Amino acid sequence: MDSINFEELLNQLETSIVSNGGKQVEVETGIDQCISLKNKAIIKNWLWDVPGFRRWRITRMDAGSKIQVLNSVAYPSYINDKPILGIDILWFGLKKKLVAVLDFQPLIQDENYFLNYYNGLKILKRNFHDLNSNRSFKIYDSNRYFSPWVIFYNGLIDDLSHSLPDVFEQFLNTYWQLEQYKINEYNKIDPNDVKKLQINYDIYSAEKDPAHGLFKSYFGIEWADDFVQTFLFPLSSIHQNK
Ligand code: BLA
Repeated sequence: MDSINFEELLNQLETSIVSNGGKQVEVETGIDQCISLKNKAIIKNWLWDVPGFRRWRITRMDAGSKIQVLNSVAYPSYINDKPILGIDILWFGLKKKLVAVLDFQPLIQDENYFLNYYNGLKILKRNFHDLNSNRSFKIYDSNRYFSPWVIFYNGLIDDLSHSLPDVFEQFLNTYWQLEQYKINEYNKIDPNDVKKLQINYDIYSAEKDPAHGLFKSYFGIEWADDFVQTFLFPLSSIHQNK
């Protein structure tokens, strides 16, 4: 394998959303896409209205053999305390390096929460054992908004023995199958708290986002700042503790 077909991954994601009742909604002009003539790159963004979700965004960046990105975050409605779906797949063509992070991002690190929502991901993780790079992140805190079963690959694509589209397909199917109240002792998180936790997710993610420098160098600082604040993590500018 010498590259990853990002259009195929994007199609898989869109097909999966559509078959679960999702409809595309318009993204503000200027944010919907941005072209870097100097660096021969394009970034495109989409928003989906999906039953059971408050917000579902997708970003695809294509800078040829330099970098390819598929990034997506799905925030469930506040009445649903299930994990946030987090997808970050990057390919650095010159180094032939793949970074793939797929997770059901937990709102809280709690044993019962894990018992309720992570059975499927646990099984996937066991089946795809080589997508198990050492889970010590350099930028993010692996114990905050990441699960113990995060699917994480950081390495040469030649060394990846599983097909990424295959892993992705199973990962998405597993997320759709999340059911609530599987275990008796499970107490749902109050919607007000879900809201606070999702706000904190945006604050934390905007602060840590390793892509800001990348956006800045390709599309300029103004666009990058606006993009991170208004599209990637819009709740990051809302203050809490109320
Ligand atoms: C790593 N993600 C990265 C890196 C970049 C991005 C440039 C560093 C890769 C490297 O040099 O090794 C890129 N992040 C992006 C892009 C966007 C973004 C393009 O937000 C937005 C369009 N990141 C997420 C989500 C998850 C995530 C949803 O945005 C969860 C699945 C995880 N990205 C994640 C992790 C790393 C990473 C865990 C490794 C960084 C580390 O070691 O701490």
